[in-house]
Amino acid sequence: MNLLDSRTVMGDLGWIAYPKNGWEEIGEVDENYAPIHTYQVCKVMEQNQNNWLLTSWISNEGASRIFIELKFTLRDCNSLPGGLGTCKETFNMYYFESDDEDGRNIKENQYIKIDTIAADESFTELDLGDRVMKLNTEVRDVGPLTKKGFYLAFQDVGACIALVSVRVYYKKCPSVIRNLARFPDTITGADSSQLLEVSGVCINHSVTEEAPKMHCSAEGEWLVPIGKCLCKAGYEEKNNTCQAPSPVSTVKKGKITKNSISLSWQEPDRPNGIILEYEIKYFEKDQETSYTIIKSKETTITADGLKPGSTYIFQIRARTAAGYGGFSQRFEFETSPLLAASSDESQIPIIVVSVTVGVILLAVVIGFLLSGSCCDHGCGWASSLRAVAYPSLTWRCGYSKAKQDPEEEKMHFHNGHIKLPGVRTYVDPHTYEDPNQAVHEFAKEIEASCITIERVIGAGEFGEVCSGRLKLQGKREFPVAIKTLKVGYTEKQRRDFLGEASIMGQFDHPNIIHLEGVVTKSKPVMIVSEYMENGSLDTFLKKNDGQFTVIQLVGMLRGIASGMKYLSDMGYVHRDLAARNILINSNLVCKVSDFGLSRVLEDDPEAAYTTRGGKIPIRWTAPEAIAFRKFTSASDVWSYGIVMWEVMSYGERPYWEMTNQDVIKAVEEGYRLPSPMDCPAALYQLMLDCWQKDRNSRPKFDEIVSILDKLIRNPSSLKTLVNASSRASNLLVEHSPVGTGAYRSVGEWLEAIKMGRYTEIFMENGYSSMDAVAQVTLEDLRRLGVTLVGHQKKIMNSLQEMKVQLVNGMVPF
Ligand code: ACK
Repeated sequence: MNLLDSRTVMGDLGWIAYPKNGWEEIGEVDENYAPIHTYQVCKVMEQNQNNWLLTSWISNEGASRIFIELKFTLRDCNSLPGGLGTCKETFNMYYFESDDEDGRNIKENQYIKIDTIAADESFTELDLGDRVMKLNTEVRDVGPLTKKGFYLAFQDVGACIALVSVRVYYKKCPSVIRNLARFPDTITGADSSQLLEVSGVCINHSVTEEAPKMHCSAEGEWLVPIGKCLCKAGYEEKNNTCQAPSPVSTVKKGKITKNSISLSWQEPDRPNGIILEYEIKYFEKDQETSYTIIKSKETTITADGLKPGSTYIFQIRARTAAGYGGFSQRFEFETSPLLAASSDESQIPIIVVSVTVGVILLAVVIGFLLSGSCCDHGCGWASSLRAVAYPSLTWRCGYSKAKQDPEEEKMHFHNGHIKLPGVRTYVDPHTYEDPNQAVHEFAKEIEASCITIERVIGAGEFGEVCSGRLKLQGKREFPVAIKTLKVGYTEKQRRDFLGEASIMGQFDHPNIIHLEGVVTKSKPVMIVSEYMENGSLDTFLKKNDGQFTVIQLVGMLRGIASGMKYLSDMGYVHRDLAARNILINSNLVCKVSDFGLSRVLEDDPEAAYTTRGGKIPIRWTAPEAIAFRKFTSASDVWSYGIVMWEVMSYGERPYWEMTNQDVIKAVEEGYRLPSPMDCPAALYQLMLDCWQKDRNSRPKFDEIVSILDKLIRNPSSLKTLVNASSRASNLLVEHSPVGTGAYRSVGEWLEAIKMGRYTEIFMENGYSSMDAVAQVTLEDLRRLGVTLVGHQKKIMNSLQEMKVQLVNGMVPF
């Protein structure tokens, strides 16, 4: 709260300067040409200066500690020709307390000195020529004040100063409601470290459970809330108030068809006001991340656009002027099955359906003819026919407003985000009876003659993976990766192989591997995608251990999170997110890949059979997905946390050589991977957040992206590393390379931190025991030829950790 701001005072400030030829008020304008009061003095050539400038009386408005912010310019004495002898570069600030305006004529020696003020930056003749104004800002505080107000005084003893503005203020903790108690505007205490205890008052319709209190800090922040109020019976807590309707308790189903469910309900037992509208939330059972909200002023609605033979969950809440009440309990209703002879449907829709099917068939036939001729010309896109030929897709993307009640407002949400009609949703290729249709729906057919295969770069589940070049009509040739389907494949293998293309082809994002197209009309059948020069991320990181800056690593993680955000927004759950399934290009851009239809079951060598018969990459998978196959974007977030760990530890194997069974048990018991070495604390915290047992408490991918963006924008936030002692205390069972007890040999220790390559050098140079190793310095490492900074860090950090543990009595050398 400002007590004075000289910049905002329009008329006379009423300040007094003496002697008369000392401080002078100069009319100036600020950068916006608004007039400002500036006081200047520049008696640098004359001896014995003692120029005073007194402010008018300033009320402290009850504050006992006040702050004074000065903005001023000051001339550099060295730049003055011949004035060095008497020139000063400081001035003094004083105050005098008084209850009223009578104290102005006091003697100079009655003023109490606040401080000598010096400039951080002084200006020279040159700056004057360039019209550069080096403005200094200094803040001082004074307290405890005991009277009602005070005067300030500025004493010049021979400097060249322009006092541009004086702002006097105090700090307060602003009025706030916390734990249903209202805390008033509170002026901070007199002492800079004082916490003022403030009592709160319970808000309307609430009662004290335990006396509510908070503490107001000298910085004006509320700290340490204690106690709370509770809403009285019949009232519910909502947005810091208690005046809301009770939940709707009775909901009845009405007419049910294949695609719609009608409901009606009764007003809540305790409306606590006039009900303005109801909010109806519904979603398909077990698909809670995608839900629809209808707002209605009536006590009936019809939810349409539903899937036949599916169970939907409904919840309703009422809104009064005080806000929304709580949601009702969940009500489950099921739509009629697709083939049921429903009495609800008249003959007319059947005729309409028949006609529609006829039109669709016609369109498909035309589609085939057109797409065939198109492919002959080498451009082969079939997707232009998508909307006509596959109307089943249209209902997935939104809903038709045509039948909507004008009193209703309807919104779709996915993963907490509003889903605008027309926003694309991932379509599971399994929903196509003929998988060939799906692949041509989403993937371009490429003629084999456009592809030059150059070399084999790896082995996929269905055949070799090659690098090569693709030359499309009218485009420059460019490098591609080519997955091939081995000869002698079964029909199921062909379907599964092309399933990946049907999925990949639906995505368009810089952090998702881009599909160029497929070759299905000749053999070998191929999937052609963009080429990623550095291959898979885990291998790449292992090869380049310790070689990247933290910002580069965070950049990789940011890319992966952004790709995953896109996938989760599309409603696609990856299920096998791991560094081995991320590809990285020559610009270190990471892209999510591996979208095989059955890969979690068959393809991934990491996948193991669970007791329920599923095959799951245990170390990367969330506990609820392992236990009851609850794969969601939240389980992908868990896997993302593991990928973060893999990246920050340069491709280390999560949980090292623990068995899958031990991993499941340890995670279930609450153990988590310890921080990788040299890992910024903010990143490890994010990993731990991703590994929250409660999947709803894990961050969403959009939150992860924005957290990483903030860290990248503010690299100093990455400087705090997880300290060695807390790393040690976070050890997951006995499998960390550090903290496992004493290492039996130098070789074992170096192997454990993946620096085994230096064992021989250590031994040859006399570092043959852990005792000797404990003395190694950075200088020694350089002398031994450990020149890579990443490796030096790894070794030194490991030694440091062992020393910390030694201090803690944990690991004797
Ligand atoms: O680690 P890598 O070199 O990267 O070995 C595997 C191998 O093929 C089997 O999957 C590599 N690979 C797969 N897709 C691509 C691609 N689009 N660009 C470059 N390499 C790829 C992967």
